[in-house]
Amino acid sequence: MIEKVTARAFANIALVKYWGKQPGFNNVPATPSISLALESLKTITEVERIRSGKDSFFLNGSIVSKVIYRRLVEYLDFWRNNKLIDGKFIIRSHNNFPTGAGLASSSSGFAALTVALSAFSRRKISKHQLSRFARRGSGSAARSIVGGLSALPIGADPAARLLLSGDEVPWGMVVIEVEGRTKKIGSREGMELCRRYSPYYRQWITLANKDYRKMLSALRRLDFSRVGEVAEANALAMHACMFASRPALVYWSPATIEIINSVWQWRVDGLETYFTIDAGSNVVLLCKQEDLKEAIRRASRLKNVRSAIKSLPGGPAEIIELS
Ligand code: 2P0
Repeated sequence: MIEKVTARAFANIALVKYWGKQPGFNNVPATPSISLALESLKTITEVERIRSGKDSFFLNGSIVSKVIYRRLVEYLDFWRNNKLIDGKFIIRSHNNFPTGAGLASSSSGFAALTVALSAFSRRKISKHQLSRFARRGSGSAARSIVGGLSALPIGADPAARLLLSGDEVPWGMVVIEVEGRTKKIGSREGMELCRRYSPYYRQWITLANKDYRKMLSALRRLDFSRVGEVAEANALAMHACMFASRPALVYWSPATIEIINSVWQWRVDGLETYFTIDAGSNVVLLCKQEDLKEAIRRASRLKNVRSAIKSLPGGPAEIIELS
């Protein structure tokens, strides 16, 4: 009988954003999304089955907060209630990047946990089904199960599908962590604020569907310029929806705007790179792989930049050890 499983998953950054949920249960996104998994943003999760006691969770060596604990137990209960697993578990998760800094830690976190839990199941669970399960934990985690460039459509109970595997993608990203973060409202709360209070929410949903189709078409042609243009416009539209919410939801800091302006100037100067921004003040650049070094060099020289991490595309979530 398996006692301990270790799994690895890569966080992903969306080129077409998931922002908003369909009303009801099961954490179903209201917008279709497309993302790239990043090998530099990695979660390793060890799951150990215990004979007695209660579930416990450690993130980077520390006990998790009550809010995260409840969310994780709820997720384990979903597996137990569906007779997929039984017993209690000790879960130790490590991220090699800042947690909760708008760097998609829940995507790799829930994906690694999902893949690890599947090893304890007596049922054979397909990757498609695993992606569905991971989505219940966190929408973006559905995409980290698949890795590479993946798409999460809308629907009643959607799963992510692979568009291009990591080694087929000729691009990479630069994750720019900025100084002076503004107060963080979690994605879950932020989406709900927009759904209820943003006058642009409906327009955002319509636009996201159009951007999804445009992005799929641009990716089929590996048209970097078009991919970048759509990604940048999509991120700005998501933030416009947030800004217009009453009360307003503003994740940006002055450094965020400085980077946006710099990227636009770099393009004029001949360095073709595009930005995207999640629910935080950090900025992520999409670059051709041959331009990554130059983009890092320029980003690192900007004021108020804490770090600039180069990342090539990452693969799917996987079990790396069983005992
Ligand atoms: C994304 N984000 O597509 C978007 C862009 C944030 C901005 O997916 O409530 O943490 O756990 O399903 O997955 C963040 O949302 O939300 C997210 P839940 P999640 O990457």
